Amino acid sequence: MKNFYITTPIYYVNDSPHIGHAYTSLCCDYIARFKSLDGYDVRFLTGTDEHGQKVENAANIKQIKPKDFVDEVSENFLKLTNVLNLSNTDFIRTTQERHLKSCEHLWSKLFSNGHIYLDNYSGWYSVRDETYFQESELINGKAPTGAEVVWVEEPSYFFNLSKWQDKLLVFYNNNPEFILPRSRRNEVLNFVKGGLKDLSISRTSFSWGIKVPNDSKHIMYVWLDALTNYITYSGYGSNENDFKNNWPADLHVVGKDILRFHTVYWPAFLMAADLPLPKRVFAHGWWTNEGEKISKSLGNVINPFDLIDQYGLDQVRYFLLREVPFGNDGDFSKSHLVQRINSELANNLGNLVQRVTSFCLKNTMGKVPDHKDKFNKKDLEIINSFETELSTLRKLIDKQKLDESLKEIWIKITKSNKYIDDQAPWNLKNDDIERMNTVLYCLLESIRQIGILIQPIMPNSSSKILDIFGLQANQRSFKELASKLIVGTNLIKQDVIFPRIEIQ
Ligand code: ME8
Repeated sequence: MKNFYITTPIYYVNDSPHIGHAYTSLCCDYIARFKSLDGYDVRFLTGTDEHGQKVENAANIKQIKPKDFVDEVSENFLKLTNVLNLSNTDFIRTTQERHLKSCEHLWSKLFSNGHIYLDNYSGWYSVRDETYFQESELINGKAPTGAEVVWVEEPSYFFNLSKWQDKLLVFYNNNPEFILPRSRRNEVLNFVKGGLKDLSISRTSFSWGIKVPNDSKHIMYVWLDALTNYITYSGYGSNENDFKNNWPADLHVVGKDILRFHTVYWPAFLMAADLPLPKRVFAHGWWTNEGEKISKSLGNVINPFDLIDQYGLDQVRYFLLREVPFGNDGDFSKSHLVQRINSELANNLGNLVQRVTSFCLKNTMGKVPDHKDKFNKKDLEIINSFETELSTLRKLIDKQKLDESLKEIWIKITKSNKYIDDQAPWNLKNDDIERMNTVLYCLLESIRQIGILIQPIMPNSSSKILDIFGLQANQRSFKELASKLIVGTNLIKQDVIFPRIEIQ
């Protein structure tokens, strides 16, 4: 069995989870479930980033100890993974012992390889971004993100990032798809070509973090700590054998805001520690809410728990992934969400399932009817196109064209709807029962295939569809697309899968 390892960013626990976090996690879940159904042994990691000044400040404001604070907020993110029905295989917290060991191990390796030195840092720091900025990068005295910056002057360990500039450029050149989408790759290339400065990787002016080995006055820079989570899970610093099997990651999915950390700092740290590099970093775009930047101060933060309560989990999963070409920015609009639910889920997919199964319950005694092997060209197109469809989907998923992969499945659904209208089984009922049975067989078989293919995006609704045929867990993988419905199988009636939403 081939391995596949995918990660979300680990989220800061200074705040509650919102739609942006849900989005990244759902995209990863879609890919993870796809790979798993396609026969891969999948590792899917998500979790929380719990150290640093930002989190310490948030705990201070609430007047609770940082550890108590992170325990509480991390729980909300864990709850989100459950509510989103993520198939993650672990949930890492940077305050766990395994992570402490892995960070210490990485630091010691970088140190003994001669890539860390002690000096003094003086410059600007944005606590909200947990990022150092050059004077020249500031815009009207603020970070480019609009965050406040503070002047920091303190003893600090540095990582010799400047020495990795050429090696990084060679690496990007040899691995043209390491950074996707392409536009983001160009951004990173330009940044690195512009010259890299050594990076401050420890702080002494606060205490909430992992202590530097042999110099406990220093706290590791939260980004060095956070990025290391990806190898902690693979066994770095605790189980070398596991680590060999479980690293490198196939795919880090991140938002465009944290691209530089993942495509410049992270590969440089790994090279410096003699470790293999991840195969790809994909940076997706940014969501706005009804045209406006999402922010606490504007009071327009979308709470994923409320959204799911109101519209249903699979509906939200589908909408978020379908609405925006993966990699682009997107605007969240309730009217678009309702439109997609009504037209693409209720009308297109839901109706197909409803029409065909209700018709069979009345006209084929609730069983899969006999086709007697009398398939014409149109029938064969409906029941035998899954191989081409699956191979197209594989290609799209491997390039993270997530929205396109959904479009592809919906083409199949639309074709089946057209087939039912063209073949009109309700007319055949009066003069050609044999043909009616063949048509219904093809439709049921197509619904079975659709049910299998939509599992990664809508795990609950697809399960209801596959329950119509009483299929067991081992009959639902992509391999099973090739096995056809057995004539005579009892059909089990299900409730409406996608209720329409009334537009007020
Ligand atoms: O950056 N639209 O954590 P974070 C789309 N702890 N995605 C969004 C979004 C929006 N409006 N807002 C947030 C951190 N995201 C670090 C990561 S990884 C080693 C450490 C998503 O809680 C997006 O994936 O600020 C973004 O990269 C991530 O949340 C930032 O989460």
